[in-house]
Amino acid sequence: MLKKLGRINRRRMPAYEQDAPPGQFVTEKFPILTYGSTPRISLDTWQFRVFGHVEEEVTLNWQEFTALPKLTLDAEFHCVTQWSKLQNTWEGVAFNDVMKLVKPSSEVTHVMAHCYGGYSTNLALDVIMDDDVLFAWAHDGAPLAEAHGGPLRLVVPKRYGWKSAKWVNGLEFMTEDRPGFWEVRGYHMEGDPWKEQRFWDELM
Ligand SMILES: Nc1nc2c(c(=O)[nH]1)N[C@H]1C(S)=C(S)[C@@H](COP(=O)(O)O)O[C@H]1N2
Ligand SMILES: [Mo]
Repeated sequence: MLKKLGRINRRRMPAYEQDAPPGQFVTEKFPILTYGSTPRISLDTWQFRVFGHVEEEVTLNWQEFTALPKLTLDAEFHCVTQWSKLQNTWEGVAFNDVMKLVKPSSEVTHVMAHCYGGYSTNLALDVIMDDDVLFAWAHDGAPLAEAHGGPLRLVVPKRYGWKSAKWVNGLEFMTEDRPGFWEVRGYHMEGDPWKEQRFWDELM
């Protein structure tokens, strides 16, 4: 009960570890976690492709994407390397509004997010279709820094940070689960921080 109250009043309280998932430390900073280098992307050539098991695939340019309905959302961010930043305000487009652009087959169970630079990550459809999932171009009132995924990143607050793909440029609708970049290398297929689903070899 006490813990619940703390969570509701978070904005008026200092952040404590007790508000974060198990095994996480709270930070006020926003560390940068990137495998490899930051891709250089020009908005003039930027493209976002929605494809896979959909009736008709769609490709949007930057103007078309940013003309979609806008969403502002407060959400936590938990990296599997054990830092959590509890307060983030994201601005962008809800996943569910992007999903309206296509007709996925009824057999679709998972989505792969694809990125400039070759990174990818898989998500179950019921996780990514939640109201707190968005494609963000701004963080805490400022345009999203290149290092944090600008011009556009995926934000999936209920999963570890590696599922929040930076420099996202595509969504692939799939009829079965398939591991993405880190999942191939041992990260958990689901990655729920509240269940500490960090690495699959912990289960073995
Ligand atoms: N394209 C891409 N997206 C990525 C990563 C990456 O290396 N490449 N790292 C992931 C990891 S492990 C985390 S914790 C978050 C970190 O986001 P940040 O650098 O904005 O803190 O981005 C995720 N998205
Ligand atoms: Mo991470």
